[in-house]
Formats: sequence, C-alpha cells, structure tokens
Amino acid sequence: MTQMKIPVVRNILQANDRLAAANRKRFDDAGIFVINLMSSPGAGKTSLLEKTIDGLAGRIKMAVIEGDLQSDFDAERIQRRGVQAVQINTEGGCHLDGNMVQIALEALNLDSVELLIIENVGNLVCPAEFNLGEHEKVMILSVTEGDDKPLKYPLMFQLCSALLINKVDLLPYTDCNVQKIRQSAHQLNADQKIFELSCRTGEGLPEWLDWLEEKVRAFRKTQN
Ligand SMILES: Nc1nc2c(ncn2[C@@H]2O[C@H](COP(=O)(O)OP(=O)(O)OP(=O)(O)O)[C@@H](O)[C@H]2O)c(=O)[nH]1
Ligand SMILES: [Mg+2]
Repeated sequence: MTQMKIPVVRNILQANDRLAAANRKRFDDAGIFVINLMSSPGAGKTSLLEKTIDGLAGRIKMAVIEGDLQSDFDAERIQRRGVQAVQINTEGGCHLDGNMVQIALEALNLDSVELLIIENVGNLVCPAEFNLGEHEKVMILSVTEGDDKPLKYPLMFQLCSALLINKVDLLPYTDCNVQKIRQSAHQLNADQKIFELSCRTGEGLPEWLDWLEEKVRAFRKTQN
C-alpha cells in the first residue's frame, strides 16, 4: 500500500506560515501588537473584547477583526463600543488563516492603532494550528465547559501564553474545579499566565487589563 500523502498537509501549513509571516512583518512595521483570541463557541470572547475596549478606553487605541462562520453580530457588538471592527465570514470554515487576515487588514485603517485583537472562530481545536501573524495567542475556557478540557484539547493550551478562566460567577452552579484546570494547564505549559474572571461581574478584569497593557507597552518599547 502506498503511504498517505502527509506532505500535502504540511504544504498547506507552510503556505499559511508564509502569509502569517507577511502579516507579522506588517504589524511590526506599523508598531501594532496583535493577539489571536481563541476559545470554544460561547466561552466569552466577544464579551471579553467589550470589557477590554471599555477598560482600555483612553489608554490604548484598539481595532478588532472578528471571525465567524456566518453573521456580523460580533463586529456589530464591537462597533457599538466605538471601535473599528471588520468581520470575516469563513462560510463553514472552522478557523481563520493568514490569507483571511491579510484580506481583512485592507478594510481597516490601522493609523495609530496600538492593539489589534483577532477573535477567532469558536472552536477549541483547529484555530490553534493556523498562525495569523499574531504576537501572542490567548485563550478563554469558561467554567461551564468542564475542568477536563486542558488534557482533552492540549494543543491550544500548549500554545497560548495566557489562559482566561471565564464565567467564574457561575462556579456555584457547576462541578468545575478551577484548581484542576490550573494544574493541567500548568502541566501542558508551565509559562502560561492564568486569570480567573467574569465578564458578567467584572471580577478579575483589572488583572487582565494590566497584563495586556504591559504587553502592548513592552512591545512598543522594542519598536523604538
Ligand atoms: N454568566 C456569565 N455569562 C457570560 C460571561 N461571559 C460571557 N457570558 C455569556 O456567554 C454568552 C456567550 O458570550 P460571547 O461573548 O458571545 O461568547 P463568544 O466566545 O464570543 O461566542 P462565539 O463568538 O459565538 O464563539 C453570552 O450570553 C454572554 O453574555 C460571564 O463571565 N458570566
Ligand atoms: Mg464572539
């Protein structure tokens, strides 16, 4: 029997990496710090963006790229907060890729933007495999999803520099053990920064905003 053509798959990822590298150069040249925000559907990515926009207002100029299979609901939510947003519809695709982001950038005015957050398609698997040109990957896991998720979906946890454990206001109604999430995530990625927060009550948000602001400032210092 002939062997499976694994090199074809590798070529797709290599082609994507070339596009991601071109995006990255563009971000670096423009001095824009970029985050690829990932999670399963409904974990709270857009809610976090709304809170982040409000929290960083007057401190950091932001723009957002939204990725969804269909609809422009999320981009509308962001624009209502007074921040530029462009919506990518993947029409069934389960993740964003470098090419989609390159095209979306044409629709944004990046003048004086310091922070671009790309909300990926809700999915705990595929988005982790495709670089977009971002400086950091960040993920959300909400407590309603269960504390076994790090060990069941390890790649995203391994690749993300920050893990936001969201919806902690719902902890009394779940059997989620946050300590177990912390331990499994640490086992997969000892350097990962972990936040516990609620986009509903605002608990834990100041720590996230401080971390993010520090990241943007540190990046911009390296650019000068
Ligand atoms: N109780 C509670 N609900 C939350 C919290 N954060 C988000 N939600 C709710 O969870 C639902 C999904 O939130 P979104 O922010 O739309 O989630 P998302 O990850 O952007 O979803 P997709 O883009 O569809 O993948 C909404 O009804 C939010 O109001 C939280 O901290 N606590
Ligand atoms: Mg969303």
